[in-house]
Amino acid sequence: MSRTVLITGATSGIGEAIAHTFAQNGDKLVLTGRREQRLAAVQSDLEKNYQATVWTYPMDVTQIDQVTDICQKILAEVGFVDILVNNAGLALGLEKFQDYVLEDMLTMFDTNVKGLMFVTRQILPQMVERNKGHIINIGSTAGIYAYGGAAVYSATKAAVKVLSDGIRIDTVATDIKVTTVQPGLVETDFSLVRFHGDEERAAQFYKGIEALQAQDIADIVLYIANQPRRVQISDITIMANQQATGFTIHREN
Ligand code: NDP
Ligand code: 8X3
Repeated sequence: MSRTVLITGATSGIGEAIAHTFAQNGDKLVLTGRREQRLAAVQSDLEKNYQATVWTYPMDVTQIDQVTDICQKILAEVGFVDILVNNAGLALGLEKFQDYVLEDMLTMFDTNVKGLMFVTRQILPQMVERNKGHIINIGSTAGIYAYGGAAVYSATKAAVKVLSDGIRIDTVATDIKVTTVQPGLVETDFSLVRFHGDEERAAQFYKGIEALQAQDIADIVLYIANQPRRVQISDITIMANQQATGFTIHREN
């Protein structure tokens, strides 16, 4: 049966791949992100390729008033959300903590943690009311294994995992499922954003390793969402084959 899937950060990378994968599966999509033109482009692709029903709402997850307004608008216009994929997120910088740009630290927390909290706080009550729903939070291997230059990013992703666990406890008496997806190295715009548009430095990050692709993660997210009522995948960690921990990576030259 067709479900309504709300994805944050659906304008590129993993979020965009998840949108395609669920649309192909016959689900309805509610896409959000800050870049309006990208949202429109993804919507048009999904409508053209899969005849999907797609709604788009430009939304910056760091802006609490905007998130409140847009989420209430979504619930009023779309009706309800069956699956919420909290995917919007980013890393900024890769410096030692003592040298870090304070603003980058704050943006990571505002986006990855507070943004996820704002959106979930708006969408979860209607799931509880309907006794139905699935929250899928995109964490990271960085949330399990901190690595040099990424203390704050790692902390945000550890927070995603613990928030998921807490929400799962608070909804245990309902049919709602909560899952944390923890990918390792995925080749997307993630590093380009992290290095503030430095393409050479971003490419270096994936050099010598066959990194995961956004589609790999999207396929797993669909698998998680397609389990029978009795099955709740609480956490799943996906590494590249040449990755042993978050940052123990074998690079071939
Ligand atoms: P991308 O940079 O390709 O995508 C990030 C997405 O997040 C974009 O759609 C962007 O949309 C959105 N986003 C960023 N800031 C905001 C904001 N303030 N409000 C709304 N949306 C925002 O990277 P990925 O696809 O790789 O990243 C997706 C998620 O996966 C992130 O949470 C990331 O931490 C996580 N992850 C990534 C891994 C990787 O190696 N790539 C590994 C593990 C986890 P827009 O700019 O239009 O707002
Ligand atoms: C992104 C994966 O290893 O670049 O969450 O931090 S990593």
